[in-house]
Amino acid sequence: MNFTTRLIEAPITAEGLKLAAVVSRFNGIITERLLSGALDAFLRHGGVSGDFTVVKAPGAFEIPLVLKVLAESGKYNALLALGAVIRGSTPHFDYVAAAVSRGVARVQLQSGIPIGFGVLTCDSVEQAIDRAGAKSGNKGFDAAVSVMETAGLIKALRAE
Ligand code: INI
Repeated sequence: MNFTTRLIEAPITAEGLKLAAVVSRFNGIITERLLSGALDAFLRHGGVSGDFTVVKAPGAFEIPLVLKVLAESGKYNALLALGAVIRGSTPHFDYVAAAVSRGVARVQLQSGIPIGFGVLTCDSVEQAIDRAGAKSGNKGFDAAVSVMETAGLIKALRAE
């Protein structure tokens, strides 16, 4: 049998992309590393530094609201959430982690603007360091690459 399929996929590029990254100050030692990784990915994929906007938020809990306002501004075709939620001895972690992940997903779906999810949820500072440029790569870099691909895909699908 001979099937003919159509494939829609997008190249990973930051060319022409206007991106805003919301970075939480809480656990700043980690989130600054995630930001470096994200900027590195953006520049390595042809992005221009002037098209990469950094917005600082107090903590991960505030990230969705800040993303919502950025999405509504109409100035960006890709957004990034960068934060680090690290488990302590109280259930606070669970509430913050749940609120940021659900909130970011909601803003993405409601706005139609792709949002890279670079928010770490870890049991320890060591685990977070591993994922912010040490043993386990840099999740800020990875989230930036994912949002570049998604932004390209959305563009391709809208042009169909
Ligand atoms: N914010 C974080 O970004 N990471 C955390 O690990 C964290 N913990 O564990 O408390 C955290 N809390 C602050 C929260 O995001 C809000 O900024 C705060 O509750 C004020 O609204």
